[in-house]
Amino acid sequence: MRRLLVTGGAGFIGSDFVHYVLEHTDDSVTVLDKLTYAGNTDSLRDLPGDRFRLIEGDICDQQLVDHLFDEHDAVVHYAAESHNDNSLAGPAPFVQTNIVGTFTLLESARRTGIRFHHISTDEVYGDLEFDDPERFTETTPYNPSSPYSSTKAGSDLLVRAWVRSFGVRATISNCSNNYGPRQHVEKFIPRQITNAIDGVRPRLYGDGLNVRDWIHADDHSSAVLRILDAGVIGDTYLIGADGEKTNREVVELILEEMGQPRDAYDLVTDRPGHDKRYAIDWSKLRDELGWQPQFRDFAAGLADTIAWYRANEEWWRPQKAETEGKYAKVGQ
Ligand code: NAD
Ligand code: TDX
Repeated sequence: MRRLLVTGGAGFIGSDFVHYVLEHTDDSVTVLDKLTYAGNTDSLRDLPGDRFRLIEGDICDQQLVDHLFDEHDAVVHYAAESHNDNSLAGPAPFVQTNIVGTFTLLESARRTGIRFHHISTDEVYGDLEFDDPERFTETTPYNPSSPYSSTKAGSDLLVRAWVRSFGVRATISNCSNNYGPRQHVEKFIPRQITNAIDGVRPRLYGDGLNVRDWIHADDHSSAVLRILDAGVIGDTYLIGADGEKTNREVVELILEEMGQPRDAYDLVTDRPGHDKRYAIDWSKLRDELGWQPQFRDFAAGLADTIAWYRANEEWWRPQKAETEGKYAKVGQ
């Protein structure tokens, strides 16, 4: 039984990991989360009190981080500013949390020698052409496009340097786009589901033909647990599930599942610098650590996600109007 410290555990993927670990292991979990607009304590409801606790705090607070590292056996680092559109409107918190925050954690990892796993994104590799036969691998050169992805890339490079220079016992994973319950309504899939619930037509940026490589959040969580248990210190692992879809295809599936015409969406102002396509080659994780995704039917996973948003309006409703207000200001 390990004592895990999970940063950003009140967010979408971090909370999925907390639920996953408490269900599938004997480990105990402490969440360190600043509870920004993206953190939601309702995502951590009904967890066993003897194995779970939430500490409200900032990963940039060295004293707090030092204290918590001393009390735990391993750290899984999810905390980040995570939304590309926000990073275009105001990049400062992205630099602070994603870079300075990761630096703060690494300094504690260096002092304590604790096992550290850093959660990152495939966006650090930039984007692929639509007809490129290659997918991202662990050796693809870094080429990030947005303030968000460049700060994630910066944090990955800090982790690599702290491993090499100071012997920090860290691994890194770069995952593709996640979907599932408890994702903030600013993100593509929950935004369109909740728009459709509200009778508002979904909004696609540009021509809607950008491609994302979708993975269910539970598959991301199982992969992270596998890397924490068996990953090689200093190594990077790509996590994906062969889920490439254009944004139009995703919206058409949502509309169909919700009983609306498949073409009942609008094309709106494109995202500046919008990455064309992401695609992950996850064969290293399969071949070296024996991991496989469980959710192979995207339409079925999406239908479950839609059902969750229908059944949990009290979870997302408080965030909806403010989120749409921000989009309205930029014509999206
Ligand atoms: P999210 O925005 O839903 O959650 C982020 C969490 O971090 C929130 O609970 C927030 O309160 C917390 N946080 C923010 N700043 C903090 C700080 N300074 N100190 C402590 N806590 C802070 O994000 P998410 O989508 O769950 O993403 C989690 C991680 O996974 C991020 O590192 C992101 O880069 C990575 N990732 C996300 C995806 C995706 O598809 N969403 C894909 C690959 C990787
Ligand atoms: O209303 C929308 N309409 C639209 O067409 C929104 C919100 C998005 N989009 C498009 C932009 C992207 O092509 O949908 C796609 C997905 O958009 P996001 O949900 O904002 O995700 P993305 O920018 O791809 O980044 C996500 O995956 C990688 C996460 O937010 C990141 O945290 C993760 O690193």
